[in-house]
Amino acid sequence: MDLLQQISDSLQNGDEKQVFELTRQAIEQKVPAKQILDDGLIAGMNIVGEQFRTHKIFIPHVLFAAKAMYAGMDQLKPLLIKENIRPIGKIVLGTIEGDLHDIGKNLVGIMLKGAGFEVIDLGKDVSADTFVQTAIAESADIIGMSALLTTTMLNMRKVTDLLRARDLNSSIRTIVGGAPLSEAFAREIGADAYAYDAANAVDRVKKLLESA
Ligand code: B1M
Repeated sequence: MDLLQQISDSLQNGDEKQVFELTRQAIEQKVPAKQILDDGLIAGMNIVGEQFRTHKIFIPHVLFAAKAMYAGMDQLKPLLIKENIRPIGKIVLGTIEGDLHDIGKNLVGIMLKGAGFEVIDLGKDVSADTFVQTAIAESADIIGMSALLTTTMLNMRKVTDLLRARDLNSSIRTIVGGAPLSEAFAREIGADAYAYDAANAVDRVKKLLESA
């Protein structure tokens, strides 16, 4: 069976050791890191998501799959990040308040670092106040927020509102992303950009800095 298909299958089975080993083999065979990520790890996680949605599997299973995903992602990280590049901008990144999903956010961080940005990762369940205070303290150019739940995405508005209330919305720009979001939602909450995936986030952040 194709190695990437095996990675996807092992991730679906929550087999952390197997995902680690197969990812190692794929790297050794010079399969491009982006392809291992997209066609192995993310492909597997998409199937897990569908099975969870249709109640074929439950949370413990999803947690094992997430651990397996990290076993692969951790090895790909150094390959996705180019080393020794001068930061071209500073971004404060996190998953919004109430939301514990961090796999997508971490991928966005990896890709941004790879593209030469300095990334300050605040982790998950980050309050509006923490986003804004950190961006001020670090003189960041951009705040990047991730949400995976239709409930928590609404908390992103607290950040854009806070920036406007402090008259900081033209000096600190915002980008949002995550599966339930859309361009229209980003506009509605007054965010400066929306990205549909990690690579797109890099493009959108670069454009935001060009237009600053
Ligand atoms: Co949860 N979960 N989960 N979950 N989970 C979803 C999101 C869900 C869609 C599953 C489903 O029903 N099909 C559903 C949300 C439904 C909804 O809101 N409409 C759901 C639910 C309901 C829940 C709980 C409420 C379950 C419960 O407790 N009853 C609970 C919530 C906990 C909380 O956050 N408070 C919960 C918990 C969990 C786990 C902890 C078990 C685990 C998370 C582990 C972790 O992240 N460390 C988990 C997982 C793994 C998932 C699924 C299966 C996979 C998410 C993922 O990592 N995808 C997910 C179903 C799915 O999405 N298919 C699901 C892979 C990742 C690479 O994609 O995160 O979309 P994604 O990121 C992409 C893009 O969206 C984009 O780029 C990334 C890379 O391409 N992107 C950005 C993301 N952030 C960005 C930011 C940007 C730009 C682009 O700019 C800053």
